[in-house]
Amino acid sequence: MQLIGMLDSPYVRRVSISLQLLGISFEHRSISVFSTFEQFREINPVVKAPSLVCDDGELLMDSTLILDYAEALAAPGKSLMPAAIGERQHALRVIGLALAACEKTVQIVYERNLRPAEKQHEPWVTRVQGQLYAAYQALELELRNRPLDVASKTINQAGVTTAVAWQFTRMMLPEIVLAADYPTLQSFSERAEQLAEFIAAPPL
Ligand SMILES: N[C@@H](CCC(=O)N[C@@H](CS)C(=O)NCC(=O)O)C(=O)O
Repeated sequence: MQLIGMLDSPYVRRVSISLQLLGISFEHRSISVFSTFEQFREINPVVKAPSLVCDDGELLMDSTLILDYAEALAAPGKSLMPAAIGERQHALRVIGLALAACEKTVQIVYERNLRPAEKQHEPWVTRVQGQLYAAYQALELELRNRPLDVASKTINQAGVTTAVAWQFTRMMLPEIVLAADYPTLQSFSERAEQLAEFIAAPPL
């Protein structure tokens, strides 16, 4: 199985870390949707990162769908999703917030880096920035009220996605989202980034 995409994408990184935590072996091919667009297109004409080439050659895309597949592939008893309905519901809430934060970060980065300055639309950036703040404010509260586990044996998908999202936003938008405003997220991220599976997936 091959995971295609650069680890500077939070979506690729959450899949890489999750596959490791689930004990699923894979080959990572660090191919960019931008600088190596043509090479990516030969593997997946839709050019979406992450893409997963399954062992029989079938190609999957979208991190959440790839993780759904990985969960089904994992050994019995191995899962990053809580089984109990209450825990599951809360994990899904946290994952949703973290994915929204990733999406809003990507939208700001694309607006700033891909559009010429004269074509940037500030009301759109302001709107997206407000959504980004709302997602992180809610995540900060969730983590404060119900702390997430942060050890290789106990971290769940909510923890993986939250840590990956926070690292990504802080890497891409350090002046917009300040660590001091979200102390619980910052401290959680610092501990998660020390886990072997996170270190093995450096966001480069
Ligand atoms: N919802 C998707 C988002 C994936 C995504 O937007 N990936 C970006 C890289 S961070 C990408 O493929 N960008 C190229 C493009 O959309 O053209 C997921 O969870 O995988």
